Amino acid sequence: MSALAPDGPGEMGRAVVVPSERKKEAKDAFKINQFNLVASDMVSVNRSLKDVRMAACRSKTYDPLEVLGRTSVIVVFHNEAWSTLLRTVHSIINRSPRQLLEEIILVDDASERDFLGKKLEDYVAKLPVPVFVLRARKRTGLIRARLRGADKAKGKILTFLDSHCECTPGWLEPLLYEIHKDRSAVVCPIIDVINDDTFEYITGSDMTWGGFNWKLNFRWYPVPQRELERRKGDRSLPLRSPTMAGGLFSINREYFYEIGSYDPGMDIWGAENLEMSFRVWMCGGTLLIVTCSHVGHVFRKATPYTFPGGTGRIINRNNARLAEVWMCGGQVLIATCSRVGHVFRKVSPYTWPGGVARILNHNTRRTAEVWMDEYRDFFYKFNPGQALWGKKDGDIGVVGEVEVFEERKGWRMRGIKQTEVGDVSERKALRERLKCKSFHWYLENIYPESQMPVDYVSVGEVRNKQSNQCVDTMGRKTGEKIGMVPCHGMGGNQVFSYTKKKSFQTDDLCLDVSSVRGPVKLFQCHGLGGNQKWQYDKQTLTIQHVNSKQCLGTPSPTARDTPSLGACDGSLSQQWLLGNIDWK
Ligand code: LR7
Ligand code: MN
Repeated sequence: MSALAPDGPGEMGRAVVVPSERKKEAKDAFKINQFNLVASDMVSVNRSLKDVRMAACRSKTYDPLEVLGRTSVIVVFHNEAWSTLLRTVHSIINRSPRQLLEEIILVDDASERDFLGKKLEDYVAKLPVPVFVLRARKRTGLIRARLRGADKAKGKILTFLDSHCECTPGWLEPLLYEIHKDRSAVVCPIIDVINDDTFEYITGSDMTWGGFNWKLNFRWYPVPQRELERRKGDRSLPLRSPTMAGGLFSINREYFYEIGSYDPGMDIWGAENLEMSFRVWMCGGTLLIVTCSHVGHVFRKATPYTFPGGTGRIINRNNARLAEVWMCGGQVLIATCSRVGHVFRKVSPYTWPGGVARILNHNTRRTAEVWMDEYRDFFYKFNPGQALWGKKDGDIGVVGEVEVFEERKGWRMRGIKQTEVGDVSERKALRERLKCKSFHWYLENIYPESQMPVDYVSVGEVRNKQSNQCVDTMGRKTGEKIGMVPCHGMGGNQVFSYTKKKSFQTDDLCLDVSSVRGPVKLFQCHGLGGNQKWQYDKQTLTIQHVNSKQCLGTPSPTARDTPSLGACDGSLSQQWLLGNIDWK
């Protein structure tokens, strides 16, 4: 069925060249989906793709296929484009052995586009595989939409995909095989990148796995050496990943329910992937990236979100964070985020009823409250909640996002308010019932490389006793100096953890000194002490750099906002209070 026109646009995953007379049209249409719709529409819904698997994968066989069981593939969508949605459907049909495919279930999450109505139903009715379209009349968000799809599924296995994916040759067999061997395995393909502008198919790496940062954003990180050794260097064996991206995975249907399916209290988008990752590991399952399976995904890039209540670029703290969520973690990610052709976008093309910050904080808090035990403090310290905006002091009417132009009109952020979490008692009861292990166990055994320190002394601000100012990263990066400004109590750049390894850590960066005279810089934490080892003395309140024996103090008169490093003299300027310290 594929490759009817082997030289057609995008065939074999090649980049599409939009003819110059359609460039303007393409530019205008970009914002509809936050990807190049003209390019996508030029590509056949049956386009061919290269076999991107490593050699060792291509020679694996899974006979007899029947024992693996059949899968229902569930694709939820809200206002997806026709061509991306249908390419997802056709790529499933074209590249799945018929004996393994029970049905495809499309769950329409209250889309507002006519072509996704009857036209879609008529189209899928003619396909050689049963395809069902379920409709949510009111926007339920992707989490509840998936629960709806799962509820209707008949297959032994459930496979979830985003609505802008492309499955490559051999994608399904190795996923189902891992579940056949272990019914409590939750398995993800490598997610390849489908470029949002050219629709070129770019193979992802098998050397990245899923993690998360202090903001509880999902991020890709390099696979550590120990995981390669565990597999004796055989990269065609599945990886034990600490977390999953969330959109593309297979799971035994009965096990999906045994382990608590999804948290139906989560709205629209976000955090369900970490929730499921923690839950699976802590409650006895395994989470694998099956490196022999590749599926592509489309990513979004720009920044113009639309929000109920206005359009425009959002400037509050939470939205700066949101942009990172969409990017799945910056450069590291772009190279590796995807491997099942999924279109990766950096901007959301749809609305977030209730506001982005509220929805993300709500979902993330539910994950943190139920699964993270004391480590939820890292999230709360970093992100004390939604911004409160007002025009004058004492006027804090607006919670959440305020547009740039309004800020210029005199809006200022005047405080912060924690988002409500809702009722989590049922999820806590589930954790009890399943007798799940602690988050400490998870960090120690599954994710010791985490940037959440397994053992820590404090997490919070580092406040100087003399000036009442706080150490602040100023949003700077590795290799740059730290700063010091008035404490603002809003988390973010002023949150540090003093760890049992005696480092001062903020997310993945540590305070580091490489010259006796300083300055104190930020460097990637290496966990080996050395330049990153500090002694905090709870009697004298001093922070002494161990190698250089120098003490941290307020900036010298000429240094503006850079904390000093000098001989320890017991002065008030060298005394520091650490946020919520709890000497255990
Ligand atoms: O209200 C909504 N209703 C929906 O049905 C909002 C979204 N959706 C659908 C949407 O049409 C799409 O099919 O949900 C799916 C995911 O939304 P995207 O594609 O707009 O976002 P995303 O690709 O960034 O989503 C990633 O993170 C989500 C967190 O909730 C989900 O886990 C997505 O499945 C996940 N996607 C992937 O893992 C693909 C790889 C991206 C990375 C890293
Ligand atoms: Mn997606």
